[in-house]
Amino acid sequence: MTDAARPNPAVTEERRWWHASTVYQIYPRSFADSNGDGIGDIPGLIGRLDYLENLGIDVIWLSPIYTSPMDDNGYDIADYQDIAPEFGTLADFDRLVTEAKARGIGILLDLVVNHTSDEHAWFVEACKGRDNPFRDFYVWRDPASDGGVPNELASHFGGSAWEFHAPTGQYYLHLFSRRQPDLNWENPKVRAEVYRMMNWWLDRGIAGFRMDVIDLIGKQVDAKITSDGPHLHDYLQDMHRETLAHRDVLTVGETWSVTPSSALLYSGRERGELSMVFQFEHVTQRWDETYGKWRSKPFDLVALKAVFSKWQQALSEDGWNSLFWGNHDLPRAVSRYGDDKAFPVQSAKTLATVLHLMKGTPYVYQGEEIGMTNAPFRSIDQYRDIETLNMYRLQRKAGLSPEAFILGANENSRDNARTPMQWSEEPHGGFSEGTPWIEMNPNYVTINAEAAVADESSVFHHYRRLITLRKTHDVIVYGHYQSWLDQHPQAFVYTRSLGDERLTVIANIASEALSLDLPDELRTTGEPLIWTHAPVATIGESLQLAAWESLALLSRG
Ligand code: TEU
Ligand code: CA
Repeated sequence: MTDAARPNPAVTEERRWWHASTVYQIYPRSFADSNGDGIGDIPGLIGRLDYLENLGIDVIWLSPIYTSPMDDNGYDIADYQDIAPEFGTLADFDRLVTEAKARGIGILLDLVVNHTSDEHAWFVEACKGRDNPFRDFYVWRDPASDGGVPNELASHFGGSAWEFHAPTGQYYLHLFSRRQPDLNWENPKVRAEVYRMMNWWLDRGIAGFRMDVIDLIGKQVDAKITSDGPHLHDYLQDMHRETLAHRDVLTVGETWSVTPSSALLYSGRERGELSMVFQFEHVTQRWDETYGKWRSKPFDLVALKAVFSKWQQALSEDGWNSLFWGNHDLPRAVSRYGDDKAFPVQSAKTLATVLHLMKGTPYVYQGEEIGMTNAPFRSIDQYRDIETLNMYRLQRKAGLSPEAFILGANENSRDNARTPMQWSEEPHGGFSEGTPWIEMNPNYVTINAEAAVADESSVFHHYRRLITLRKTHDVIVYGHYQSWLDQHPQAFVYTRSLGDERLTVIANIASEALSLDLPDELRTTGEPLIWTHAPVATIGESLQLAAWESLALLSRG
């Protein structure tokens, strides 16, 4: 993966290979099971690399595959330098790197270093006594004067972030589950161990890292600061110097707290930190101010477009955007933003179009490319996720009925998007010959990869075209973004300009037809690049769009 030498005088930015790349996220537990134990694994994934090569993606972001008690499906790591037996062996992993490379695909590992598992050797040692050399690898505090928690910091998975450790008489911090103790980044020994481990993986030939909740590592708990702490960027620059510098890799930070200005600190070209970060404003915009994600606010296209425009503008001269609708923590894109009942195919395609033609690196969450939908669960027994199960307990205690909880959980829990990849109409969707660890979405009979690949008009082929267009059109990679009709409640319209090229993107984000009046500046003729219904080569003073119709057209001069 070297920077393609394509001279185009209009491109003034220094090219990096990941500018024109598309990343595909794999949640290994749910991707492909090779041995019938119901859990996806690395050999299963290797068996599907040809499918990914056909889709055209350049990079796989692999959610954690390390040794783990799986309290949080691998985001609780017991050994950073070994593979969980249910996923395979180090030899399988090396084979994955080699086989992927042979298809032009790089592997991004998930770097989870805000916390470890409570089964990590460091934590086991730390629990042995206050003077253990590993004690300071974690964040310990004495009880408050009444014996209670040191302060009111809360865990993202519900309840206090402090857990009392009776044998040593102190509390330890866990911003996630109590089985995920937070590492103490103020300790230089912790930083050195993390860098050593990162170099060990980088030397094995991986293409980079996705960094889990990386905005939390600069926390200062006594000041009750968790995200965006005062030393965060020092640590990231330190990390860069010790591991990433002089390596041509992609790094993406998961940063729920990022703002347009801090994004420039993380991803600015001269900063020596990360390639890019994930921002979540389009996600949290739908969350209730008081109840958070468990209560959704209605879809508001005008507000959504404003978020995208803001980010496109903020990182237009420096830094780099990542583009995504979903991931393993979020609802399925087509269920959240599209219409998965009346227009599942059209709305999945149109959401892909408006996202992939922006400036930034697009991320596709496994199954999104075939239009997979949120699984409809009926009862709490079908859920597996610690976050959902904790929340269920808390909300039941607060008086919410099971039915009401399931209603909200179906919309927003993480499990509804973690059901296994739907490969075919075979039993268990071709995912496994055994019983999957979590139920399949029953719609695999119609929504599956085999059917999608065979049908030229499928969501899959739409994604494949978008991924290819990014590789062949600099205007998609580097063009200047401008939004139009910002106040229109149904139309999503923007242009991208580079030199004498202009890409016009027009989408109807609704399940009703639209008769759209266009400003003079948008009237043009050109080459239709991608469309959902029919190619359009001329844009006049108005355009008739079917429900969820979208198109993009390239004009010159
Ligand atoms: O997610 C961080 C995080 O903040 C989420 O838990 C978020 O609060 C929630 O999912 C919103 O729905 C990362 C990982 O992506 C997630 O899977 C892990 O559980 C978490 O960190 C802990 O490692
Ligand atoms: Ca398996």
